[in-house]
Amino acid sequence: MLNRRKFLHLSALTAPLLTSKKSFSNNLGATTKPIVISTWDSGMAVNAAAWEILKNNGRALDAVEAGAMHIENEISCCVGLGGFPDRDGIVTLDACIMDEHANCGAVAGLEQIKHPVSVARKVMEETPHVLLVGNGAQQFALENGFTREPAKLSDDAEKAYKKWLEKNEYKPVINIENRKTNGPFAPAFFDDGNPNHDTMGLLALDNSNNFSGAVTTSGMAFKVHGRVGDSPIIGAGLFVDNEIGAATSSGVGEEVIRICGTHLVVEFMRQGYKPELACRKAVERIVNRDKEKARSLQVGFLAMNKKGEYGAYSIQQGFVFSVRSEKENIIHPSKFLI
Ligand code: SD4
Repeated sequence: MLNRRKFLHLSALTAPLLTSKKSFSNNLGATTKPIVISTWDSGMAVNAAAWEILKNNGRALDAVEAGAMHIENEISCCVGLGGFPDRDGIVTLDACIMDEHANCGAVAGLEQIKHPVSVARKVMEETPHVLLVGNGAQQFALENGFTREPAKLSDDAEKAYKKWLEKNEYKPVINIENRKTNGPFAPAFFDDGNPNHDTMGLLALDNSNNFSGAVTTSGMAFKVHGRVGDSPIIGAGLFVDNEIGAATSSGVGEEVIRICGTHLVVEFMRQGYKPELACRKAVERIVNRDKEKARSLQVGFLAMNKKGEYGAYSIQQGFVFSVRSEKENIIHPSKFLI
């Protein structure tokens, strides 16, 4: 609860921003439970899968796993075994999951396993550890009943990889969308064939007032083999604090890791900031360090607080997120800084 002094302090902080050109005064969502929110427009289908569980009084943890599994099943997408390969042509998957008790599990650089999010859940539930990587993660998955399945690049991913091989230039650019030519909710590619986004993060608040979150991704397209982004790192790609709220991220993972992005967003919410403003403040942390560099970066944060209020903020235009509750089934554009 905010006391008056703290409230005045926050008002003073936010007042100049509220009068600036980009207003962020609206507090999206509000006191509707259950609710699930997820990154990107592909989050609509993900939310629908999660909603099946939430609407029947299910647990947020089961809902976020079901949502992530849904997109991992989609061969046409940029997540899971149909996702973008690394620069050696190998698909390596990262995922994590976190529940209302701060239990968490994650896998990174996992090959040939269809549902990394479920392996992450097994790590959480069956081991005293948080993160398993590479061959060890795969071995653990196989020992726990998962089967090996070869990656099958989606047509889009294959096309983009071939195009990338022509130049073989190591210049990862993600998540900056060409809205002018691709319309309001752009597909996962630039006009020149460059992929941009490829990560699904989702947050759910269930009828028992408990949060969980999950992230699943094939990571940055054409990355160096072995590179791990923010997505499976608790506090970077995902953070849940059942007292306060939850946050997830999408974009250039290195920038998110550098500021412990989602942990920071949740901490801003703990200080009393609404989700959208908490996300904005984390984005500012990245941009203020190097404004010039930020011009060619995209990072977006998405967050929800205990009231079911949600919000997002990104560096550049183009980040969108999907919401499903009794009241809404919608895609929202995120506000952006630059
Ligand atoms: C990564 N954050 O591997 C991920 C990439 C991403 O939409 O979000 N793409 O750095």
